[in-house]
Amino acid sequence: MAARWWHSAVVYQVYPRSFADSDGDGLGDLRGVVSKLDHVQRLGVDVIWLSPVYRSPQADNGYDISDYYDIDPRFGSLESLDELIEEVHARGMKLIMDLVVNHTSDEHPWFQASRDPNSPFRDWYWWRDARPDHEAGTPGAEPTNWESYFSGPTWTFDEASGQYYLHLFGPKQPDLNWENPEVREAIYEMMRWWLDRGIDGFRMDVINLISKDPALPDGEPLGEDPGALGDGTPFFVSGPRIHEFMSEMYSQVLQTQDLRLLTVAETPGVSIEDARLFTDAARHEVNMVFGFDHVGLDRGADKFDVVPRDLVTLKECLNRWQVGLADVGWNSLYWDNHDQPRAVSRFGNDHPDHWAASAKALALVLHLHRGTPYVYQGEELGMTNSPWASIDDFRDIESTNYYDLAVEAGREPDDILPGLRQMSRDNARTPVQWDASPNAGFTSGEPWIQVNPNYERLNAAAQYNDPDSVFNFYQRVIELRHRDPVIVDGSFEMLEVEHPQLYVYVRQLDNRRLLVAANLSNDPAEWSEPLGFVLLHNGGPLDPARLAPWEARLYELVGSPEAQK
Ligand code: TEU
Repeated sequence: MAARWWHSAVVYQVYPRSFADSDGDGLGDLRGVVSKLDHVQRLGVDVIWLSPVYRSPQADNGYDISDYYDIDPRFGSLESLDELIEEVHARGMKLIMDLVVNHTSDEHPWFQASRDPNSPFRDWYWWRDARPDHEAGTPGAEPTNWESYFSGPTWTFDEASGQYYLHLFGPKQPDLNWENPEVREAIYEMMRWWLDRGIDGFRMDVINLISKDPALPDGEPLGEDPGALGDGTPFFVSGPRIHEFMSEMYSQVLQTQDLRLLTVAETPGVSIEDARLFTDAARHEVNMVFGFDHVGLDRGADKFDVVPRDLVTLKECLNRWQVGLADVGWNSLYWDNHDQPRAVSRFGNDHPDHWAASAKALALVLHLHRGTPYVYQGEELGMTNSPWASIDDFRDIESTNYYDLAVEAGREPDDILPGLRQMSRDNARTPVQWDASPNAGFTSGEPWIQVNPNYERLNAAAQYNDPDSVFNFYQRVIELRHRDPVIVDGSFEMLEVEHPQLYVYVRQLDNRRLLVAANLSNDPAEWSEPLGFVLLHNGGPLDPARLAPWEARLYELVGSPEAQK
């Protein structure tokens, strides 16, 4: 596979609303991002992925866009975005923007116009009559039984026109009709406008949902009771024309600037087979995708029904993705983002005794895989999930909708809250903890969401000059990737697959082999030292026969593989 610059790159995600507030309104903004670029550059990353800052009513924190060509005044202006692009480029980094084009806001002029059945914009969205032999506007009359990602049905009835419109997410996020070539051309034109403005690519929000089965069939019911909602994913996840649309987007927008760009598709529910189709360089669709298998292993009946996940299952899952994209395509590598709980709380142990070691172990384990790693804001500090006293503390539509419908269905709050506390996206959206000053240095005003009370202990200022800090460990891991071709181009082989505590794998390129060994458990693990020397270690005595809880080591192996046996 021809080497591309993003094979050795590391991407840092900024969720601007929670990153840094420059004007004291309690909300992060673009000037705040500029003020913290030295922090990002010091980490050593190559690309910043900026979550949406376009004009939006903020029903889903900006993933509901009402004007693709303007910046929401809450975050700044086009001028402040131009300043950010300039400052990022001046530091030798690139900036990719979030592209949210499966849906718009219901306040977008396109949707407002489409409300008129006679408007040429009617066909820019999915408007349909009530299901036959049902009275329009009554429960169960929705055109399909699909369940929304944000709970409830995916259709909302519009009294004025007597039809329903489709929204896979919230009612304020109507799905665009990508079957309509006018929609596609309008999106491509907008993408070209942003590339001409100097951005370096896109993170494409739920882009594998843009192609729906036009027959709009019902999904398998998700419950026993009559009228239960159904699983529509077989009819909109990587739908019938998805690869046609992605190829068209490449040829219409990306092709002429391909070499400088990074494109990553967010693809909920994507299979490895489909990921190969999306990321096969010969097919010219996108550079990489975000898979969801590993962040679905602790999901029971739904996201907030948390089930135990063991390390063997996690290893098998990540190994499948390494093997599946070894010869064709490219992996992204991530533990968390703005939609997932904090990595150290979910995959590590955020108890003060193990917090730092486990955060560093997770960094080493993830970043030495084959693929492009993503660091989510605050992950480089080991930021943890936050304590949530009641539903009133939550801000995220996904969490509050789930809670409201669960209470409506008769469940007790005390039965619902534990799952929300563990899995809510708000865990990732508490403000970045810059220092021990009020509000962790995030804002001089009233923050839009609670600041994690552990900020006085856990913050960037406390870590910069601590050689053993999580921040400095991330720096060393990222620097390794920039320096060592084995990490970028080497093969991957998982070892100790059935071991309940150890995550061990080898990367090999030509005659060089690196071995990662991590004890991802709260108990010591027996270990037999390989022939080699330790390149990086997350702390503690190097016992050749034992790995301490959450201890991680990177070895350069010596001698032939046979000699290691
Ligand atoms: O997320 C899509 C998506 O799959 C998430 O809803 C994810 O499934 C869920 O949050 C995990 O439980 C993208 C954006 O990243 C998310 O922030 C938006 O809410 C969503 O699309 C709609 O744009």
